[in-house]
Amino acid sequence: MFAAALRRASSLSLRTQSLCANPQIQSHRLFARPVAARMSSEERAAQAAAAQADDDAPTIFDKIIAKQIKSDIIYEDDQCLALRDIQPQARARARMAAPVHFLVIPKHRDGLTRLSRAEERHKALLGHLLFVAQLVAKQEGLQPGFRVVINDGPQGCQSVYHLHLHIMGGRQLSWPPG
Ligand code: DGP
Repeated sequence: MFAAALRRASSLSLRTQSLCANPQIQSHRLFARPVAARMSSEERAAQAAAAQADDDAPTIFDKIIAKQIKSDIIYEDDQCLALRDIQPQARARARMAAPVHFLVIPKHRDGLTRLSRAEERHKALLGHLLFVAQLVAKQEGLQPGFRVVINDGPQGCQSVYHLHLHIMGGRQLSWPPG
């Protein structure tokens, strides 16, 4: 009798687990958790950053450009610099961890807090940033391929409001991203 009760309880638990894994059931109000609780720390940081984004406020990248804080700079010219991303491990949770992950950032933000602020006058700089992205990717041994990502705004998971390109590679990347 005890064994039968155990079997019934275990089968119920398995059925509950499979129901919870069903995306249609997950959207049911009984299973729904508050939006904030479902967010990753990167998503929460992006929401907080967007709420505080101020076109004139300096960002951490201004300190890096001014060499006021230490960073691993792997390329620099008069318009931009490339540096290793500080959080490659955190990206593992977002399934974005890559053995090579660097950022290309313009030295003068010039209103480019995010890509969607781009104007005609930024075209040459935007082209230059892409050109440098592939140049440094080759320098980093990413000849087999790499990915360039620009996060824009809260839904794009942007956390630093100074335009930057993420360049990732060094392993087979999957598609689509999350
Ligand atoms: P995004 O979420 O797209 O705005 O990316 C911002 C990136 O900036 C994120 O990948 C981590 C990186 N980052 C933030 N602070 C620092 C820092 O102090 N040094 C370096 N190297 N990277 C940083």
